[in-house]
Amino acid sequence: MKTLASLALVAAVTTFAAPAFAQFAKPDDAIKYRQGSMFVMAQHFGRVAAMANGRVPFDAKVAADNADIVLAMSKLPFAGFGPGTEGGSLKNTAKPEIWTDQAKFRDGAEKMQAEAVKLAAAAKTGNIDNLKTAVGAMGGTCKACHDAFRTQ
Ligand code: ASC
Repeated sequence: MKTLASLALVAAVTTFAAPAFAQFAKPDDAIKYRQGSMFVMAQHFGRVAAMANGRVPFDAKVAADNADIVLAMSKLPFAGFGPGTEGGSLKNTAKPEIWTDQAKFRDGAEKMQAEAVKLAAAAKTGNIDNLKTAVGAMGGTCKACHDAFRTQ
């Protein structure tokens, strides 16, 4: 139920708020926002990846629906890493380089967002091979940013 409520909240945020205008009263709000949006993205990417990897049976409709959520979520986390969002008291794994090298961080974010567009398009083809390629590329952009900008 808690998970459902969180999902509904993120869905409402996606529908009613333009992420580029997201404002946070304090760094901890930004931490919750970026962690929450990345958590939801990972849940749905995981469902698509499980099909691409053959861990669960391929269902084209489920893949397309989940990839669309990944695409929507991909637009959210980066507002939570803007100027003034460093620090905070909540446990997090963001490296200081996010704020000292915003150009590189932004570049990584845009690469991921571009792959999310391709993932949603690939899922809509209903072709498992297209999905495998797109999942691999998408996962690569997640990993590249985590390797560079996450402490663990
Ligand atoms: C996921 C997830 C990530 C990426 C990454 C890909 O499902 O949560 O951070 O894929 O593990 O290498």
